[in-house]
Amino acid sequence: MNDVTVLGLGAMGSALARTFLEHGLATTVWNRTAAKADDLVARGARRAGTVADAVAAAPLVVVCLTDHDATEQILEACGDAMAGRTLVDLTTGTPEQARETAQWAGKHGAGHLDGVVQAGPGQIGTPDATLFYSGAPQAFAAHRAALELLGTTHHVGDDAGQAALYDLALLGLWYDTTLAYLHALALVGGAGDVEPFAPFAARQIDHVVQAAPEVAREIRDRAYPRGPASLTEHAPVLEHLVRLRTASNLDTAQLEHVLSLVNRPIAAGHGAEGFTSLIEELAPIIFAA
Ligand code: FVH
Repeated sequence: MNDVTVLGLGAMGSALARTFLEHGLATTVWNRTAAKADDLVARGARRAGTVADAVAAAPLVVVCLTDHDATEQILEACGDAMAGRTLVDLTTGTPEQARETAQWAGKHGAGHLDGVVQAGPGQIGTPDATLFYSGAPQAFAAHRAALELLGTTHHVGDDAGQAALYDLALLGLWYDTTLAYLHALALVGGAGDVEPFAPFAARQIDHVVQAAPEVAREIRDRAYPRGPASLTEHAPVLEHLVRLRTASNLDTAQLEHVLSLVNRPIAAGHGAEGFTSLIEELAPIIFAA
């Protein structure tokens, strides 16, 4: 019996398998296009001819494929071979897809963890690679040592969907933050070179970064202190900004949405609260009193 099997040897799967091999783990590999295993076999990996053979070879089975459909296809191909193994699925997907795979594993007598890689292949095996796992804590404890070889490792919850939830929430954070920066650059760019503005923008974004833990506490406690300004004070600033962007022929849809969110609690008599209270407007179902 080997230590670990890796199914899927694209850019990421190959990096995972290489890292296991570099740490001396006996590693079996399988890929739909068999030639992609050649380099790993030269480094000491054992090549399996079928998915079922690969799965049978080790107690820990790491899957890293293009998407959830591909995962479903290869799991069908492995028949009952997964029984008694722990399936760790590092394929990007949604929380619901992770739960579906967990159910499949349960029905086939296997343990399951869903995983997320927040790194590129070149960072695998270094502390710069962040990996989230969710699912049964026993499965995580049993394979923690091997999984920690891949990077900085966090078990974020027992619900199989939690790692994918963190992944998508963090990607959304990146999109929203970068878009906010692009809006600012578009405004400043109308007047010339944007480069001198960049350090000030970095400092402004850092204010958000520094406040992140405190904001999470405020939301946990549903207590929204004024902070740097109350909602009533934010409203005219947002109105100025909408006018300036309109005059500069820039998109104002998102900002007008923010202004409408700010105006709702003001109208309801909560104008003295801070900006973080808008979470209750963003997620009214969760925060229904
Ligand atoms: N590469 C990255 O930087 C990112 C970082 C963050 C997370 N991802 C996720 O990792 C998954 C795999 O990504 P990848 O970069 O390794 O992707 P590819 O190099 O394109 O390799 C894809 C592998 O999937 C195999 N495959 C696809 N469909 C099937 C199928 N129906 N049956 C069996 N295998 C399939 C493919 O096989 P082949 O084309 O070589 O035969 C590759 O092994 C992904 O979820 C990222 O979001 C990576």
